[in-house]
Amino acid sequence: MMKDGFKPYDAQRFSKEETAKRAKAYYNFIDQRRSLRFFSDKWVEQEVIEHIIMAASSAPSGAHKQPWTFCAVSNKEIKAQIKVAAEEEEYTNYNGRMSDDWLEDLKAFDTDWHKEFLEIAPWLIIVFKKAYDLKDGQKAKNYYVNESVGIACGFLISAIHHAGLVTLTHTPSPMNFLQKILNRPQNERPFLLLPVGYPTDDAVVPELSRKSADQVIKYFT
Ligand code: IYR
Repeated sequence: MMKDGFKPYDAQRFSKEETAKRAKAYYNFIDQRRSLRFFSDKWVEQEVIEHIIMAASSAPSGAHKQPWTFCAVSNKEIKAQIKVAAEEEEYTNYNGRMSDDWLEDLKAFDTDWHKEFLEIAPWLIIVFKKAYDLKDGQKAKNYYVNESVGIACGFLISAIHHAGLVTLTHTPSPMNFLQKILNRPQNERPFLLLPVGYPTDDAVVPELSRKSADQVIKYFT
């Protein structure tokens, strides 16, 4: 007897060999992802953005509350407003708010307070976390909000890469200006800002290597 409210799980079934192949192929694929700072203005259809966001929204969340809103902005005036406000904050960050150690750690990335990509990329996705839900003006609790929204952002970045597009996880700080510009309700707080589009033909990325398996995995077998 199945409990009310449950249904059988329609599992994908692969052979051992196929499982090994798929795990390796996905690693090789996702390991090609890079954070990009050089965006082309080439258009990306809204349908593509919608599928990417719905992939993100399929992420697990505390008590299945899906405590997120994804604002997808292609409007030029709004992108310009976001760029101006982000650069204002970043100017202060790079000129006193960030520690010397932090600035030193960022040297390899050749970043500064200029954020032209916020206007050039065809889309900005701004992820808001819902600290709580508002139902008929009443507060309803959400759980593990940061964890849930963080996982959804991981799904989002993976979906962007899968579509052959690029992004940058941009966190201007503080970023309350996003709540104002996008007119979000009081229960929504900005979490992450991601420009999405195609890279320019001459885009470059820093030469980085990633940690090896034995640096990041401790087996207890
Ligand atoms: N938010 C700033 C600074 C910055 C911080 C980290 I941590 C980075 O990995 C990269 C940049 C900026 O976007 O320039």
